[in-house]
Amino acid sequence: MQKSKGITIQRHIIEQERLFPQATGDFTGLLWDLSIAAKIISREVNKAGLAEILGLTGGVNIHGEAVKKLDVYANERICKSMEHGGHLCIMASEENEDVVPVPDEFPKGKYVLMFDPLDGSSNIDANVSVGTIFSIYRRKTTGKEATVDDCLRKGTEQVAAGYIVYGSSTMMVYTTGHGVYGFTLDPSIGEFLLSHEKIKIPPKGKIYSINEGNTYVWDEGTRRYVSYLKENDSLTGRPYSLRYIGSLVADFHRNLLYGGIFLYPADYKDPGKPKPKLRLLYEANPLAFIVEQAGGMASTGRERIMDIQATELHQKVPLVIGSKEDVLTYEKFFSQKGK
Ligand code: AHM
Ligand code: MG
Repeated sequence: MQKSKGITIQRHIIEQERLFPQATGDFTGLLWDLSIAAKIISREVNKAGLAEILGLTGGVNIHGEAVKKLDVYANERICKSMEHGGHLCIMASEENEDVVPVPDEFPKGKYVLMFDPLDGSSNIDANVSVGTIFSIYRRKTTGKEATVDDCLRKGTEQVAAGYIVYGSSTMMVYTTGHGVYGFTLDPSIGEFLLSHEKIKIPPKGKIYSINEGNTYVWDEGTRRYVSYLKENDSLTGRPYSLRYIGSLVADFHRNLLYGGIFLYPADYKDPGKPKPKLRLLYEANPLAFIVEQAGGMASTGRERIMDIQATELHQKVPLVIGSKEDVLTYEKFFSQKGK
């Protein structure tokens, strides 16, 4: 990682594009539009603490207008910022039950955008970091209009993925399959500046992140794995540290930089019907693409996340993601469950 040399995200995207002489600039425009939506959402998230005073969200503002909750706002902001550029043919969002078509008045492009507009938004009132997650594919159907089939894909087909974390500073992290780059928003000039170049996750971490309140609904393998993390590690001579924010982007971002493992296993209350919580298309796949590009792994415990063929827009999967050695060890424990 290097300190910023004042390289803006726009310059970085253009330079990346130049590596591909056949590129049309479409993709560059798409990422650029997304970064602008991110800045606008960041501004609104930063005002969240003023909601009570100014009536910014969920109530009526000083002009007597109804003001939207931040997750609804973020969803609409991204749709509005992305629909007119001519880069996209269809979108899907965690906030919408069905696909979001590009309105007829706008030209259609060759890309598909899927996103979680404001993940962890239940944390906002306590000033905890939240994030936007996105995933981009090339269109695959050939008919006049793009369809849901353009969204039901395998993570391995992603052409780009990223997230924005609205934390003590706002950062945008993305990959196009050529490494992972992080940009920090400089509020004084309103630009994302390159701050983290070619991010690599340590091969093994010292942190685990899981909602331990769910211990009694986990499978046996996960229970034994988490107990194992509390024993003294052979390398460090001390147990792993538990760090759980309860906001996926923030937990993932910390583990990406420091090393470690994040787990959201399925709920086995009904052992015949395990219930995962996180979404394949909006949460697991984009973070899996990033972590793999950074040298880490993302698994359900049984299979690679990015190999799963999506069959439903809001499909949920168990997610175990982070440092490679940690995820591999988890997979061993998981495969021995019940023993
Ligand atoms: P959301 O998409 O409704 O915000 O839910 C996803 C969030 C993640 O950010 C976080 O990792 C997880 O839910 C926390 O769940 P829990 O409160 O069950 O630990
Ligand atoms: Mg979410």
